[in-house]
Amino acid sequence: MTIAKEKLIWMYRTMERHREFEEGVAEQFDEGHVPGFVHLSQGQEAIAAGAMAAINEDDYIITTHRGHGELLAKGGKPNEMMAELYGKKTGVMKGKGGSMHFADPSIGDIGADGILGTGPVMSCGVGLTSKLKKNGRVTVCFFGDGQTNTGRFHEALNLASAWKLPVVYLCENNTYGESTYIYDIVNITKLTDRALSYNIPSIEIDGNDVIAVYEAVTEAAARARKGEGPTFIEAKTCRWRGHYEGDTQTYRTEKEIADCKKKDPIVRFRKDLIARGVMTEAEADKIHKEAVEEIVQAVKFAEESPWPEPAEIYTDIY
Ligand SMILES: Cc1ncc(C[n+]2csc(CCOP(=O)(O)OP(=O)(O)O)c2C)c(N)n1
Repeated sequence: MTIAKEKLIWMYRTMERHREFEEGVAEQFDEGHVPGFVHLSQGQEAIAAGAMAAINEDDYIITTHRGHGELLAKGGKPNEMMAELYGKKTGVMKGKGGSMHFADPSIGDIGADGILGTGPVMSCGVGLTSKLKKNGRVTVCFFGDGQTNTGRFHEALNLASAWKLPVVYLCENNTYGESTYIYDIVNITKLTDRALSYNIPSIEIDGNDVIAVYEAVTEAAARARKGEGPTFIEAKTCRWRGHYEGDTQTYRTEKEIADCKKKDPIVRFRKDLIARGVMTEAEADKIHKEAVEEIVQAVKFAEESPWPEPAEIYTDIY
């Protein structure tokens, strides 16, 4: 598959912005500015960037409690996202959703949910809407390996397959659900087997390879648009930090985390693009610097933003 230079650079920039956003959130969390639970996704950046490069602006995504990078890649505004994490009025959900409920329907991010299994169920509703309206829009539904153990995940995949809904199921298999190693609690080695049992074409890819993600999602989205139904992609990756900020990670060794970091998807793609002459070292450095500056601005915006008015507590809710 030939990929235009602009798209390759976009993917690289998107991964850098994703990484720097998460690094910025970690810092703000440590300083006490971000209330509640925060789940970060350093190490998993290739999945959001590769997927978003493969779909159209008017396609939909559904994310998870670890979904900052997906929203950012879909076109989310870092200022509004950081303000949301602070609980400020200028946040993307007016400060009422927080990290685990990031959503921006105006750009096709239907949302995240703290309750596992919700995203796949929502994908059936969004997918059915696209199908009935014949709008040609695809939904990419992101979820972790742990989520594939919920009953609702199986109900959703069954229905999406039976009704040939235009959904791409993108499993970010970082091998842990909180502290539980996935292969300790399932008697299969390939999560793709789960989707195959619903007659959904499935593929396992290296989730640290942004090009592999891009290619798999491109093919899956094309199938969905042709009315051939869902595809399941298992993208194998690593989560570098704890399940949540503050997790002491007694369930895995320092060596395991160090080995994960050796597979850094950004370093790998940077080397690849430079070797192929797509960008120079200086251009890559500039992209990195811009990503760092973006987060500095986002923090400033969040700090300077007002809190929501107490009188607004019951607005924007059902
Ligand atoms: C129905 C339900 N059960 C349990 C939880 C608690 N919980 C929150 S995140 C999580 C692990 C999720 O793992 P995975 O789906 O692999 O995503 P990851 O956190 O690795 O991105 C669990 C068990 C929950 N939120 N909802």
